[in-house]
Amino acid sequence: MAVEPAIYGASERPPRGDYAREGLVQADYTCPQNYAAYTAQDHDTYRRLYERQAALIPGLACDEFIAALPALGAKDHIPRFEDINARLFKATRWEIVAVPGLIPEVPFFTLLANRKFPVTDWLRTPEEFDYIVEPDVFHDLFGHVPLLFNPVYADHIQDYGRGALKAHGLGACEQLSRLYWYTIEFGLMRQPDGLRAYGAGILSSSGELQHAVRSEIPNRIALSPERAMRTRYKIDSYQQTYFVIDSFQQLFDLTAPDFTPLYGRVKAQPELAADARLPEDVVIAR
Ligand code: HBI
Ligand code: FE
Repeated sequence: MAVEPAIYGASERPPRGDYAREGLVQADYTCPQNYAAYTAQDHDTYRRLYERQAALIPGLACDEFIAALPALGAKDHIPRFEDINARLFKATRWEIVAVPGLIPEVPFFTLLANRKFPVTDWLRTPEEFDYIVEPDVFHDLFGHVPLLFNPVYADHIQDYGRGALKAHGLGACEQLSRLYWYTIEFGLMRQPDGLRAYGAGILSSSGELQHAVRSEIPNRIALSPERAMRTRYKIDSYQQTYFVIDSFQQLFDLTAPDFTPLYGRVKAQPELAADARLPEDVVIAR
């Protein structure tokens, strides 16, 4: 059955990706990794992206990410997903599944709830080396997959998927997407030796990794799920606000309770701009 590409956010153009690939895209949007489609240039682009990012992470990425990155495997070519799965499933019973690109929220959350992480299987062009607005295979593999080897984080992502499916039934997807955005994509962690990134959108970006951890421009506030759910975000520029946790256990504990009563409170309050500052914000110093 042909599946319709997801429109990522109401205002976006249809996403990239071959959603009708010889009927190989399943109803859950998963497909085989189109490994034969990668060109020598793709593998070289991946090698250059990995090399640049791996050199940047010391002192900027959280300890758990740095410890897990080697498990991602190949550095000089695009890895085969089944090779990563052989290690990942043993570590935390997660597996990565190929998708042709962005997929609708319910299939996305359903995969997470089943400990399957959807990894886009196309790679950006060399012209997009420094910036790409949609997740490509480098963003998903380098940004998201290493932390799935961390047991506490891995359980959180599955719980998030389950909670998100529930939220979808309550019409609270926007609030949950904001929480996802400000944690899984753009979250910071306060370590004893300073601030570090754990969000995939930061970890896979050469420019934002330094900006998020070191710049004096953005807000940095302690994570409150309610505050994050009220706060709008921008998808095509550096974040103006970063939310900070002290550990993945804290993230798990903060997001474990049933969100239903929270949605009522969040919806009863005005939304906040991405750069809003509230008197009750717990500001975290660099
Ligand atoms: N689809 N492939 C893919 N990757 C994502 O990160 C993704 C998605 N669909 C929806 C989505 N993310 C967002 O709605 C998240 O906020 C849930
Ligand atoms: Fe992502």
